[in-house]
Amino acid sequence: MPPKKKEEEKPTPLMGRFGTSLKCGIVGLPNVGKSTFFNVLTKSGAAAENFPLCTIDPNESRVAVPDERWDYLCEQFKPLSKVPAFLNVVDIAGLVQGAHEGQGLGNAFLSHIWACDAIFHLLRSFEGEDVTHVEGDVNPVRDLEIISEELRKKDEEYLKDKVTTMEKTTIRGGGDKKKLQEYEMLKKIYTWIGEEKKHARFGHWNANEIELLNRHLLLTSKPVIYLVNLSENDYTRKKNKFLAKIKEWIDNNDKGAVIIPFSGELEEKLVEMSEEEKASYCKEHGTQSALSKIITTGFKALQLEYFFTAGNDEVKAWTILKGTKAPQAAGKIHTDFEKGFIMAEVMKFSDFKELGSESAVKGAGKYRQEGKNYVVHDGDIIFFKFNAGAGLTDKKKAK
Ligand SMILES: Nc1nc2c(ncn2[C@@H]2O[C@H](COP(=O)(O)OP(=O)(O)O)[C@@H](O)[C@H]2O)c(=O)[nH]1
Ligand SMILES: [Mg+2]
Repeated sequence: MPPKKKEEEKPTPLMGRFGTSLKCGIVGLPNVGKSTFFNVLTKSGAAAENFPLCTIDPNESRVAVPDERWDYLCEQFKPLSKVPAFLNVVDIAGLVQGAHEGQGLGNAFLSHIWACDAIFHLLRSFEGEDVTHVEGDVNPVRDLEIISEELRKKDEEYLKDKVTTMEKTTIRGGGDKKKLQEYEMLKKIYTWIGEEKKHARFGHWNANEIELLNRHLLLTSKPVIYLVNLSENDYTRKKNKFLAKIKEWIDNNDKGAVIIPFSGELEEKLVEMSEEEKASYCKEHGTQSALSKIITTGFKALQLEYFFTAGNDEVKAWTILKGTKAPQAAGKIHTDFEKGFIMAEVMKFSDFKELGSESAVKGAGKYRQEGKNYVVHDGDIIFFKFNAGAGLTDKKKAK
């Protein structure tokens, strides 16, 4: 029986890992254009400006999250240091059918997906005689089904193992009430995934179940963004014979998920061009890059957002988990800011832009002082006041 929706008193916790260095993994069959896309992302991040591009691992990179608000603040303050928000992206080697049973490099790939928090599911919708397809021909709907099932089967197998182990230790060992409750929840999740054949993220789980799911980080609990890789020509004319079928599959299987068409072929060209060349190429061909949209959508899927600190020395975007309160947001800057939190002085970006300066915002009565229960909003410009203890000034510029 599918899990039923239950009335909750406290807000339902978010599904997924906590933290702000969350990652999006690029997942798909071999030869669909994953590495090409990853390389383009990496290069575009480096080319955009002198952003510190930190490569943790050759398959992992941090790309700046494009944001006009951040650009505007940098223009206004002309600070010495400019730090945008970053999206961590991982290029995961191709999954093949049977990966959950160890086909290809099966389990290793799946464990890489485990370490990610959201999935860019890359689909090949470009032909190309010279690029072989692991399943013989180009058919993105079949590919969707393969990957989606591999992920589900892996979860099924994992849960089956956990349920069996718990059965031995808990039931036969006459386990305590708490363990029994956990066992029941695990069985319910197993039924949903293994018998109903559904992905974890589509279940209606209560707070306890979500907490349990968050301990196991199932592959099918991760949000998916579908990236459809088209030829440059198809992308530009917005036509491809598979698009409607892909949309239909996603509507039936992952309703509401974001689908972004792009062209690896076009992005590869654009990334090598200067800003001027890029602009004139796009104008001439009536096209544009999809990278910004992909990066910002990925960032949102991780349930992340950011606030700004802005001054002449630095304009910086600080990444926080959605729903973070002011003291914890301050703690991102420095632990002392959280411990000695007094208040957050907050300007809305829109007010700052409309009125032109901090003093104008103050003059208009729109500079707000917020306390410890204030939930930070995406794009807030914040100046924290904190008490660093005796002998120290109680007002220090957020830096
Ligand atoms: N025609 C065309 N070829 C592409 C595109 N993206 C990637 N390829 C080619 O497809 C092959 C496999 O690409 P790669 O990025 O290594 O795929 P991966 O196995 O998914 O990482 C390479 O030869 C690429 O040049 C694309 O958008 N259009
Ligand atoms: Mg690759």
